[in-house]
Amino acid sequence: MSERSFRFSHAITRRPPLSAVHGLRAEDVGNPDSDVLMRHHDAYVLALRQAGVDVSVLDALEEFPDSLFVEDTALCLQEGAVVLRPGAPTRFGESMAMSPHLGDVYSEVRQLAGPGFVEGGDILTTETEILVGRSARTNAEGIAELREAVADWGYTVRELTTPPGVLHFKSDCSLLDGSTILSTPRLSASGCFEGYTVVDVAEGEEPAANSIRVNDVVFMPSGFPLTTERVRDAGFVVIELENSECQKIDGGLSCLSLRFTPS
Ligand code: CIR
Repeated sequence: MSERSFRFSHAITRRPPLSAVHGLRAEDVGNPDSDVLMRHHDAYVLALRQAGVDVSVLDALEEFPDSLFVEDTALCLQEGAVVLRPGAPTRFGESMAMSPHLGDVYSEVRQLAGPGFVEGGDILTTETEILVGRSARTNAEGIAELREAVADWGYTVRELTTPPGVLHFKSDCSLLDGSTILSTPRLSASGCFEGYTVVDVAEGEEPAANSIRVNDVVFMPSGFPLTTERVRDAGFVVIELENSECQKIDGGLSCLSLRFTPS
């Protein structure tokens, strides 16, 4: 089986703006501390580099408080990239700002046609298909447009539902290898991962479901020891990264980078 869903040569990240203290959030648990956020971001970039990834760090965009969460702006595949249409109105311009950087690394960059919306946090690309969860940020029109955009590259898009009250599909799941998914029980219980091996996160450790497999390692947010142990017991090498400040504005580890290997 190929490993294109978790082997990455490149990543794009963006420096957190000072305005990240105004980032969108479902519940106010206090603002992120800018200095700590910056330190965590630096450690994240270093960890990607140590995992063998060539990382671009784009300049901060103060006018977009959530612009550090680059994952939501595009879908990056081997054949090309698709610039997405974020469903949060304050984030719409972030995709436009990302588009030229994708043009630097890809010979083909496509644009979602609109009027639908898709955010990258709702997309999980596995070895065999692209799963997209409908959410408050991603609608059926957007998913249909995405399906159209990647069809001639040979990808199948399967529409699913992000659990109610959950920001993104991938807030609740991540890929551990080509056929293994880490998930919250509330999502895996829906049966949407039939055919995959599922590792459920421990009760009360739901944020751990947003982890990322990068080459030979799995990055997991620190502070979720039971789930970390489950992933290690399943045979994966885990690197724990601090993510407390992003979590205050609903950001997980996947959101902080676009990871890809252009062909
Ligand atoms: C937002 O609500 O859009 C940001 N505060 C968090 C985005 C997190 N992105 C992601 O899960 N892919």
